[in-house]
Amino acid sequence: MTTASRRTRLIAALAGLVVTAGLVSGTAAPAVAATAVAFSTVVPAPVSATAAPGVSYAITSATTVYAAPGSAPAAAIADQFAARLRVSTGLPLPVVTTVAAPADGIALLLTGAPSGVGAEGYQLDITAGAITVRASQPAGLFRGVQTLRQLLPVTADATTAQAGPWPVPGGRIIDYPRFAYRGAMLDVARHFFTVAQVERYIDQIALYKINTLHLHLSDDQGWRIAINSWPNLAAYGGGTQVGGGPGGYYTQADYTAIVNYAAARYVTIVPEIDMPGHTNAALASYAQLNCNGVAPARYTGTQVGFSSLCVSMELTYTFIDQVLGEIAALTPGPYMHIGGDEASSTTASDYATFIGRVQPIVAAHGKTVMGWHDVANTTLLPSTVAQFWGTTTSNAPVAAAAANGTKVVMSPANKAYLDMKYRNNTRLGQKWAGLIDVNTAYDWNPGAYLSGVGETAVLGVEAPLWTETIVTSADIEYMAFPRLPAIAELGWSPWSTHNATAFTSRLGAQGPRWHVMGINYYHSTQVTWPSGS
Ligand code: TNX
Repeated sequence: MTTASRRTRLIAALAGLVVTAGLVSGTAAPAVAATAVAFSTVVPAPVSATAAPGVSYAITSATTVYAAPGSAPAAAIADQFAARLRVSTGLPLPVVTTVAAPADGIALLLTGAPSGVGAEGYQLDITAGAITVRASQPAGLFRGVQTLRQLLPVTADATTAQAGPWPVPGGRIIDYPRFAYRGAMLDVARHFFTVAQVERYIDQIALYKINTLHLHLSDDQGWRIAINSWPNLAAYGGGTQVGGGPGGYYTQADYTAIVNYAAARYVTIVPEIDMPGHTNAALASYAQLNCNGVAPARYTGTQVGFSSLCVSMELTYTFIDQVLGEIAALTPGPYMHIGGDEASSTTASDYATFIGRVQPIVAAHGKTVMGWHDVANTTLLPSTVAQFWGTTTSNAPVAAAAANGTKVVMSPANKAYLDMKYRNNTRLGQKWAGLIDVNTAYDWNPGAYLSGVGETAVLGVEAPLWTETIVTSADIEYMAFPRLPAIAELGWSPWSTHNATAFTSRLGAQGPRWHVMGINYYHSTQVTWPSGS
């Protein structure tokens, strides 16, 4: 038995429940169909879901939202949830934090959750009289509320007032993640996206229990964050993008606003400064960073592998220390991503020297290193995390690193890359790693995909969106939906729930929600989209 399934049984036993993965995969007995259908629409699939036939809670003008007393984070989650629902329901939904839970209401409690649910898990109970989310940590309350949102009528996700009623199907869900790291990446370097655009994407990924947003803040085509000690990076290096548009950059206040917005949705920002390759924007901004002392022109094409920081020069490491120091000071999350991919203009020995120099700099600023899996060709600090982006199921350096204790984030490009086209005629995207429709994105097991990198070596999954061809929020959404929820489910749900038919059915149920939310998604022919999608 896997650790996860052992934990599932334990928790179910504690709660006096039968684990009902069968309900999730759509095999409910006809008598419970009405409620089971609603539970079987949740993405990612919960660990266990038990419908209570014929029972439902009605959100009405009498409903209050109650948050655990003394917890500012719980109150903030209650406020956020109530504020969202007031828009679509027009109901008052007052938030209260008095010591006793009100008789008729939605309660967010930091007590009473089964101990095995961990920091992000929760128990959700829906009876005729109340909805109760129980968690050990605020993050678990937030995740539980995302599940609850999916159990409300689709119109609850509308941005204008809708007619009720607002029934929620009765039953119990006990849920917690398979992997600790469930990420999305947005490349804001090839094309720049504003704070508002990033926040919109954060809202969308949080719905699917993604807990990390990796921001690719620098590349050949643009430097996107203001660095006080090296101001030309943003002022000059940020001034263009693929195709030669105006580019842009985040002030440090902008970056902090993104970090805080994400934190309120229990999403951690992982900043990436890609090096030693993918550095033309920095090299163009400061002549003295170049080995020959000559700044190249800014770059607006889409080739990779032509730029390199000057590995032999001491100034390079002063530069990195100052840049990473400023970003680390603005970043509460544990990770600092140093890129390290496609450094084909750096010799193997220079590359190893470079990664060997940069890891302790990151550590000195109190952060844990992440790097694209190319870094596994070098000597890694025990804590360094390698992000696999290959297209094969075996990679000797990554397997060797894993055997040595390195944790791996799985982003196989032929499965998890959101910039790959769905089909040959997809207007956006690339196809160097293949075409990826929903079934391909869903059909792999992160804990048993890469040989020598088993479940315990896998920290989690990430779905990267590179933006050479992506310009607008509508473009982001078209590539992310419906594939991002597939990767989110692989990261969250126990493998025992994995079932392509059930998944595409649950995914289809998201279509009407995306429609009312104004999310521009791809109507994959592999999904049956219900009316209203
Ligand atoms: C490879 S994947 C890259 C990026 C490109 C991407 C396009 C990786 C670590 N590097 O520089 O944007 O392909 O799909």
